[in-house]
Amino acid sequence: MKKQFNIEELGELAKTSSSLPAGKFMVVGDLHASSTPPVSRGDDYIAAVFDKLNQINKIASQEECQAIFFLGDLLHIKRQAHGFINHLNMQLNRMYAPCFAIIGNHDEYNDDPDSLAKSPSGGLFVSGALSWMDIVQIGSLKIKGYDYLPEMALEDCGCRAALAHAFLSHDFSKRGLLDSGSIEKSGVELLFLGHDHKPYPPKEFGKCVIHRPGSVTRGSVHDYQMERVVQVAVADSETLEVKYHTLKVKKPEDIFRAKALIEKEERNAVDVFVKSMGESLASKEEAEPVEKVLRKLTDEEEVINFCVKYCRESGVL
Ligand SMILES: [Mn+2]
Repeated sequence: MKKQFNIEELGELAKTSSSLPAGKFMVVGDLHASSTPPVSRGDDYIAAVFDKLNQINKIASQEECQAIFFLGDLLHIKRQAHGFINHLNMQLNRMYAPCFAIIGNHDEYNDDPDSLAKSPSGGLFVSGALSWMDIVQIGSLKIKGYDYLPEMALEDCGCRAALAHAFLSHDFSKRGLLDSGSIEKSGVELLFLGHDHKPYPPKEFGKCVIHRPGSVTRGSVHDYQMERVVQVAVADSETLEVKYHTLKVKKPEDIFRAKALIEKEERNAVDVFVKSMGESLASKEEAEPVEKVLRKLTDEEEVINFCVKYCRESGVL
């Protein structure tokens, strides 16, 4: 007789810890892979994603990296073509070194890491293409993985290095903002942050050096995206030295659609969104503040401000 399928026996998607020999490791910023391109992109975005992964793999091989770490926001949106995810799994599975990842706000539903098993990003972990990391030790260096959390604080985790999906500083909101006081208390000396798509030079914070390599894909037409470097970091587990490798990218005019067209489509999307929000707010006795709803959907302050202003002007607020 066939054994009955029992969902309880499957267990939950769990974080893993590993130990690897001393050497170099690579850190890759927000990937935002997607079978549906970001609205700004007019090129073959799928090809661009796989080209980036190929370049990443080549550098990992040249540098003989022991591991490749992804800083979250693995996928751009949660609706993905199965075929695309299958290919992504295959590509990640044949990378030069084992791949580990933390998860970002784009990978989970409602800022809930427990929702990962239901999202396409979860599939990358289920397949074994990526390991959802807790602590990975490379040589003598322990690296702690922090996922995206609304109230971001590092703990004293006994690790000299950490990865997190969090902003270092923004004046508009405390949400997703890394608590700078906790960096010092954590004892972490080398911290890599995702979430910010813009790359920044390394920043010293007491004994800690913070690296923000920036996203490896350009998904918006913000000014900083036009000329910025697209890069990955390679660090040494024993010396903690970090070097950057620049990826080859196309010119902005070859990947982005005309800005006017994008703005028009965004305006249409906002119309639909505001209408649906107005309807959903009207049907609840106690609705969530609009700004809170918006912050669940996007981190883009400009978009939030625009939507709030639009809601006011449209009489929704
Ligand atoms: Mn991101």
